[in-house]
Amino acid sequence: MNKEFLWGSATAAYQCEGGWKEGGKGLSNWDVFCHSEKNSVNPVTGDVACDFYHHYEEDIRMLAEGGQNAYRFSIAWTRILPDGTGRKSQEGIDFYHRVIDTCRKYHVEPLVTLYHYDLPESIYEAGGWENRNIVEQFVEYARICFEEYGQKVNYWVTINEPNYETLCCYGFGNYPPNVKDLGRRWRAMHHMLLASARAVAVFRELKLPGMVGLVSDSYPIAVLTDNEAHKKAAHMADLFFNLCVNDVCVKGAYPQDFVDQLKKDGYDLSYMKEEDPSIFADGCVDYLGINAYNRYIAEPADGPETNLGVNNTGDGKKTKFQIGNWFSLGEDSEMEKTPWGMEINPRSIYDLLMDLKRLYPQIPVIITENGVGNYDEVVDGQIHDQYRIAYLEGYVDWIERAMEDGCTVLGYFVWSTMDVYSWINGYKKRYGLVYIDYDSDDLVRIPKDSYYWYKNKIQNRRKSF
Ligand code: BGP
Repeated sequence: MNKEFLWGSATAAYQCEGGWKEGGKGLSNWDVFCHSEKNSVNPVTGDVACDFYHHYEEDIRMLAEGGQNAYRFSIAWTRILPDGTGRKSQEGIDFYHRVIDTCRKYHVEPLVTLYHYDLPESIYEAGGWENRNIVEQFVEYARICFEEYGQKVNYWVTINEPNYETLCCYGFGNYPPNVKDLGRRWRAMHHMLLASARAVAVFRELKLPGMVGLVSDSYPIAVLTDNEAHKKAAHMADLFFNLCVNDVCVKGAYPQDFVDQLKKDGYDLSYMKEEDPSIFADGCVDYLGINAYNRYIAEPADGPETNLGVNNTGDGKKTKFQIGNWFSLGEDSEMEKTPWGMEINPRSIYDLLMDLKRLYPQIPVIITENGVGNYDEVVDGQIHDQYRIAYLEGYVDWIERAMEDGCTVLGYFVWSTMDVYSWINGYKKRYGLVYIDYDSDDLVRIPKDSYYWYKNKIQNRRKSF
């Protein structure tokens, strides 16, 4: 197993692969959503995206030439099991063998995510994550992947961001099924956590080498006023954004005050079954993957209304975000923001890592995503993304400080390896270290200044990490 610090970058299947109808692949909920009139905000699709399906060798080679020794990608469930369950596709299975073998050829450690938002359409139509049947369907899929690739993959992720994904699906309502109903959200998230825990148990049963984790979008929570009401709001925000996922997958149980609050709110919790606590306890992860993008400022809620408004708009505009009786979100006007209104606050990753060390000293962390979305421009064939360099430089420095102060961090992955489809913002919000010219016939790749900066950084930091 690679004991070196993992310096990499990340992508996800729907966002980069394209080839949506190739290689025996079945339809996913995102394929269908993007082709429907519900996809009105930014009506583009991932049908072709960066065409990683045909360019994977080039992309992995460029990543390796950029000094990176690790690549995080996700498997499309619909390439392995086109109908979600039952019939396997050998063509799809072979595709990921080629991707993993290509990583090995370039001495790149693959970190493989089983589920990153794209659900087989048939499973989605049967209720998706709201239907408990999905737990064993996910296990069927996970088992195939573990058996196929388990001897050549050392780092696995069961599920990407149970929290943010369900918040978008059932809170903001901008991911399929596009509804605003937090009760349905908590139910879907419960099933995701169960599915993850069951997959972890199968991984252990197969006695595979390597480690299995879950990727959690986690947020440092701060207050601007230091009093009891604000502290309470911060704790409620922590339950809502972090602890309801992290406690379950690391410690094997929900925080009691989280469950108490759901009861107080009157949610029907009959989906929480008697056997679930032992499933959670038997499926604790080996490491926690952290996607670090933003910090939240907590304030007391001003009443029982819940209002999630809209998020992720490129004009930086934000509407009120309040979870009735729990907390609301404020803003630190002093902080610099990205065009999408996210705080640029490198120090916050240090605070987050120190919190995780305090809460979960038993397991290490991998930063599985960190990066900044922007409107990049090509000038004389180059992309001078100084803002991205400044952002990444700051975050890497503060991670290093957290490591010096005792945090066990095994790796760091920039989001993203190259520009990819952005869920709500299509192709205009770019995160890549490599620019994709979407107008060119063969989707030409151009390394940005940040790509060279990262290469240099890795070379210098390898000595100290
Ligand atoms: C994370 C997702 C990624 C990626 C990233 C940027 O939440 O795991 O898939 O998309 O966010 O998000 P966006 O493209 O919406 O800015």
